[in-house]
Amino acid sequence: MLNGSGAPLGRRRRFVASAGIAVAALVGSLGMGPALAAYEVVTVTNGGTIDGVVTLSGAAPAGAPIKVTKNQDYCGQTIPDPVYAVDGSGGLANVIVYLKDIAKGKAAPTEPLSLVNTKCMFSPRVQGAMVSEQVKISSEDTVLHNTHPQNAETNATIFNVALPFKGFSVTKPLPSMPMMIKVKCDAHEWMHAWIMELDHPYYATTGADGHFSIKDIPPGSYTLAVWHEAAGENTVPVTVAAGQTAKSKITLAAK
Ligand SMILES: [Cu+2]
Repeated sequence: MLNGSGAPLGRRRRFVASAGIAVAALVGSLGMGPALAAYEVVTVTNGGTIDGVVTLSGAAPAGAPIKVTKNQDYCGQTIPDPVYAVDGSGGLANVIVYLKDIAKGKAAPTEPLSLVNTKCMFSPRVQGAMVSEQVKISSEDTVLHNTHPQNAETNATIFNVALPFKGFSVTKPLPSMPMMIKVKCDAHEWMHAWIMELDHPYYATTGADGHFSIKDIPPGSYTLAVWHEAAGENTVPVTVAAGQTAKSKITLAAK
């Protein structure tokens, strides 16, 4: 019932199947509407790729440098504003690019996410994740940091871990529901990172030149969405053919 490929079900697919049944049973018992469709992992043969670039239209606002208010001896007096990172061609970094409404496809990434406290900032500043992924949090700094992710909508704390010394690391699971996560350091109020958690693995983050690539996509027509912490959101339609690379250009307006 899960797929028409006839391939044997892998461990993850069995997990997805049982989770889907559990959700359906719960929703049914509560007398609610139709069950939410869980993302289904299937073997993607001859999938396509979307290669593209996100550019910023209009001049990037020149953000004031961040004033360091603690540990200036280590962190410095100021840190350049990181929000709009635009190259000479208008390519915008730190944009999450993702497919909307994709119901089945490749499995979750196997490597844990990385979130590094370095030079009194988080790196990377922005990244995508699949629900329930592990995130390895580490520090390269000699000052005390703490990493405190929250549901960006409700401010509910997801966890809160102290990173007392250089080289310290801890690995934690992300929530099982899709959400935008805002990460804070309670010791340094200027430190922020963003993790967009999705129920599927078809996402990428733009690099310094604004480029991104999403691979192993089942052929079909999709909506490609982008999110930037200040410039907001946009969508474009995209059609992916088997074994082909679709090119995509998306613009966000400076705000
Ligand atoms: Cu900190």
